Amino acid sequence: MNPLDAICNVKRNDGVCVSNLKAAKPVDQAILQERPDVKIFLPFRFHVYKPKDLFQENTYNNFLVAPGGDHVLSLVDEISYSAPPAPPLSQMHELPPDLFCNGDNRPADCPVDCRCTHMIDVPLNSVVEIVLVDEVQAPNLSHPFHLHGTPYNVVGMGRSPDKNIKKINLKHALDLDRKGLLHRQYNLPPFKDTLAVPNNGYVILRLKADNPGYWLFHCHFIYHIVIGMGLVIHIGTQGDLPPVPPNFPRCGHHLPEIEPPYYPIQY
Ligand SMILES: [Cu+2]
Repeated sequence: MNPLDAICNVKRNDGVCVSNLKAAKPVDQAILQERPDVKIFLPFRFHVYKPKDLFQENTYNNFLVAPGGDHVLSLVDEISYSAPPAPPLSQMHELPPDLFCNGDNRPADCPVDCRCTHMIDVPLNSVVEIVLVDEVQAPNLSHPFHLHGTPYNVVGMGRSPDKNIKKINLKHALDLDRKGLLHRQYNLPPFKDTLAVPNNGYVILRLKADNPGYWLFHCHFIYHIVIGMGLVIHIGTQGDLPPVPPNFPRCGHHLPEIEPPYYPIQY
């Protein structure tokens, strides 16, 4: 299932691409309209640190030591996800707005290892298309992206059809899309909630954003979550959520002398 090389457009006996499976139940026709309401391209990659940039006095930044010794951080759309100090679902009003960012709203002068609570807002009941592009391209590695809260339909996956392109990236994926070369298939695309993005390839997902809330969308390798390979898909608004129950357990800063609002802990 889902061969790493992502050769999905030719018949083969040694593997089946998820995009070639068929859903066992009907797919909402709205999901299959040619133009989704929201289209989100999410390239992801590793940033390789120079040790002198990583190990600075009075900092405590997350990183992973990859096989081979590189010290890396993960970026999705050039942002490394850092978890908020309290859950947005129940304590959004206590979180400073500048904690959050996304590709359209990056903090001013954010460095190459830009960190924030990466969050993308989508309207309730909109049809959302997400295109994940593997810019990591480490040998024999693919990233299983998992979405909480709602399944998605896999409408496309593969590698660039352009043989001159050795490595896919966001710019090339956008170019392919403009030229109609990112293939989508609308005949019963399968429902999934986790999908490995092909090495040096892309996947195209569709979903109906009908479950309001803050939903984590992340690579399921635990070490990759910790270094920021994820983001929050925020569906709807606070008004679409039921009120927080009285005396609901609270989380956040555990030092009793510090009152809300809670700010990110500075080390
Ligand atoms: Cu990963």
